[in-house]
Formats: sequence, structure tokens, C-alpha cells
Amino acid sequence: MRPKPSSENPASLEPVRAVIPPHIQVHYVPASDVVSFFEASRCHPFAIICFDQDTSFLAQESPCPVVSLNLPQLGGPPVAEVWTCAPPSTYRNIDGISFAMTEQILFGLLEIGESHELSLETLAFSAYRRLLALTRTMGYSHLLRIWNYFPDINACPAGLSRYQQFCIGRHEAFADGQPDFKKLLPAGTAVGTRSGPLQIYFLAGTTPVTHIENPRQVNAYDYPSIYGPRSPSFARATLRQSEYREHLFIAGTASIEGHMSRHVGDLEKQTVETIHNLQALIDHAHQLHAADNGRGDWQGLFKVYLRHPDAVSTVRSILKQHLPSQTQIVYLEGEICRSELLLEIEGILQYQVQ
Ligand code: 3EB
Repeated sequence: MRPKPSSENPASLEPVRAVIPPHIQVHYVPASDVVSFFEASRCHPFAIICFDQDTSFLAQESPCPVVSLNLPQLGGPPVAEVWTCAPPSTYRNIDGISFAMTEQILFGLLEIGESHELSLETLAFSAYRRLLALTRTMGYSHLLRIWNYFPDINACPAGLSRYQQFCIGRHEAFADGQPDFKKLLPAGTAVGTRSGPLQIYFLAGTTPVTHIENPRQVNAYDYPSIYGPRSPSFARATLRQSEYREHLFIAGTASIEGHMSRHVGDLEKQTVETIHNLQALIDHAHQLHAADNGRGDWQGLFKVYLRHPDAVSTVRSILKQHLPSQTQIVYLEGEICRSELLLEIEGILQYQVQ
């Protein structure tokens, strides 16, 4: 909707600016163009995520949270993932969490360096306690997406893998005083970086969202204990509906059917299985919410995490055949949480509401 030109002041030379309804949007932007992208955009900085490059200039020039992950980008000019919002957000830092917030939605970032004194389990527990406390205190109690990164995810220092230790701490923090927490878990990602602290960034909102599971997979929070003493705390996807733009946040998805890893040692088959899982999840989400307006036309942004950088050409050629042409994909070198898995794919589908 455009505001009508003011009839009291017909001679005004003020440009008539469209009033943009509140929304967030995600873009992949060449890292070198981020500053000019904001200058040209009618939207405002909400968050920036960078991969494997010197991003200090972005952190200095951007008022919003900037996440810098050591996940080397494979191929193509370096991109940054840029989140914009309208109206402008405010930026704060409370209890070591830096965040941007609009009236409806909050993007938060926690980074905690590991030390010898604290186990990853304890670190994850305290990080999630803080995350949950902040979102509740600030009134953004509906979690809609969480990303988790830390190095050496497959290392097994004490019987359990670091990923399993992380899962225990995260699970305990969610379960604390919240017996029904499983139904509230949002879509997630947990990927191993090459180096860096424990990095957790997340989105939370003031209104309820819909969590969706994958008909081809056992819900991750119901995995049997062979995968670890505490199950992973995430949903397969989370749908956020709003007036102007809707988002389907798709969790990290791998070659897992039921709860078992499939096609161990076979990159091509793992890729095809992962695509089946993504397709089943997206179809399921659209079936559940088919009556809603405007669903159909989506723009997709995907991240593909590859354990071995030389897998990129094979995976790229398979994905090209299966994903619609309007999708954008960034390939990153990262470690998948089960050591036999070679790739994981996550995505954000953005729907323009009619
Ligand atoms: C899986 O489906 C693969 O622990 O937050 C994917 C997405 C995976 C999120 C997490 C783990 C997580 O179990 C691994």
C-alpha cells in the first residue's frame, strides 16, 4: 500500500515512499558488495553471516550482529548471508548475547570460547539457559530457528562424541522446568567448524510458529539412545507466517531414513537421499498448509555442508537437476555430526504473500 499524496500539501516535492509492511528477508550477497547493498536497499540491517574470510570490515561497518564462521566456501565469489528487516531494528547486548530486534522478531548471537575447565556439555547447557532466559525476558518466547557451530564435532574425547556432549547440554537446558519442550523445538543445524568458539545464533518471535516433521524420518527428539544419551533438540522445519512474507526454515537435512544413516561411503546416493528428504519435508509442509494464501511461488536459499571439499562438483551437478532454477546455493566445507555422513543441506524458502 502506498500512502496517498497529502492533499494539504500538493506542491510537496517529497518523494512518495512506499510504506513497507514489517518483514524480514534473507539474501546471499557478494561479500564485497554488502555495504552498497544496504545503501541501495529500502530495508535495514538485521544480521550478517560470513564464511571463511576476513570479515572484520563488515563487523566494523555494520551495526547489526555479524557472525563469522570458519566454514570455507567452496567455489564462487565469496558471499555473505544478509538478513534485512523493516522497519529498522534496535541493537543490544545483554548477558553476552548480541541481538537485533524489531517488534516481532529477534536475531541473537552467542559466542563462547571453550576452556579446559568446562566441558562442551556444560557450555552448551549454560548457552541454552541464557538463550532461553533472554528470549523469555524480552518477550520473544517462540523460537523459530537455531544454528549451532563448534570445532571437532566428531572428536570423541571421553567415550561420547563432542556432538553427543553438546546434545546433552542443549537437551538438559530445554528440559529444565519444561516437560513438554519437544513440541516447541524449532528447526536446527549443528555443524562442525574448522576452528572458533561455540557459536549459536537464533531467531525468536513474539507470536507462535508451526514446527513440522519429516514423514521419512523419525523426529530427531525421538531418536533412540544408540545415537547418544540425550536426543538432538530440533524440529525438521519451522514455518513462520506473516502478512507480507512467509518463511519455511528447513533444518539441516542429511541421508537419514527413519533414524539410520543411509548409503555409507556413497556420496551420490547420500545426495539423492538428502534431496528425497528435503522434497518429502517441503511437500508435507505444503500439504499441511495448502489452504494458506499465496503458497506456491517460493524463492529458496540453501546451504550445502560438505565433509570433503572435492565432493562439490558431484553434489552441484546432482542438485542442479533436482532443485528449481530460482534457488541459490552456497557450498561450505563443514563436518556433519555423524561421521559417516558426507553432506547436509539446510534451506530457507521465502514466500511472497499475495
Ligand atoms: C540429523 O538429521 C542430522 O543437532 O541440531 C541436522 C540438523 C542434524 C540439526 C542438531 C543435527 C542437528 O540428525 C544431523
